[in-house]
Amino acid sequence: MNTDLFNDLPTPDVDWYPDWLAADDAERLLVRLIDEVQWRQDMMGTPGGRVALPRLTAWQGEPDAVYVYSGIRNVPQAWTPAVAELKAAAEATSGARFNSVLLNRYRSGADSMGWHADREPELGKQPVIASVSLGVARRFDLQHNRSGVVQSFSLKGGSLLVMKGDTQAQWRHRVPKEPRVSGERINLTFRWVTPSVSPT
Ligand SMILES: O=C(O)CCC(=O)C(=O)O
Repeated sequence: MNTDLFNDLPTPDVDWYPDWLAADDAERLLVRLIDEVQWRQDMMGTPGGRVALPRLTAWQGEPDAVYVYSGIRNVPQAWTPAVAELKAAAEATSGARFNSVLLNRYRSGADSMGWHADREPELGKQPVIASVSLGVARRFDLQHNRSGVVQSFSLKGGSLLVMKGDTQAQWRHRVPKEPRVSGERINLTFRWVTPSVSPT
């Protein structure tokens, strides 16, 4: 955990690049990803029965990078061209290597992702996760588990947020619904999944 020198508030261990991609490139990549990625509608269990996740998803990566989250077993599809370009760029900026990516497509502000941390064993103790955003800006909240402190980012199209260190262990995150937002957004979280601890 990093600590702010002036008011002692906890701050997450992240690197933030708001203008990581040029605006034109970010717009072109959004269109390419909508077209080239095999988007799917996953379901989740709730006390009231199975309901559709409030977003579309896809999982790409190396064949052995199997990853389970929210009870969903994700066997990756092969890298598609635009995703492979973004992976190489995210690796160059972060200095980390990635063998998989979770893609989330928020069709409007009615789509969202609830509070969670990416803490699955196959990600390791201090995972580096590179989060690339395309399309409309959406709010991204990080909440410190112990203090409840919330730090919010506006993840605009073309931005990169690299989460590392104890961010997953000590913080949780979400993308809340924003009913006034009508545009589309795609987020890609590049990760390293250790193949040997991936469930088979
Ligand atoms: O859409 C986002 O910015 C967040 C995605 C996310 O929380 C995740 O992939 O774990």
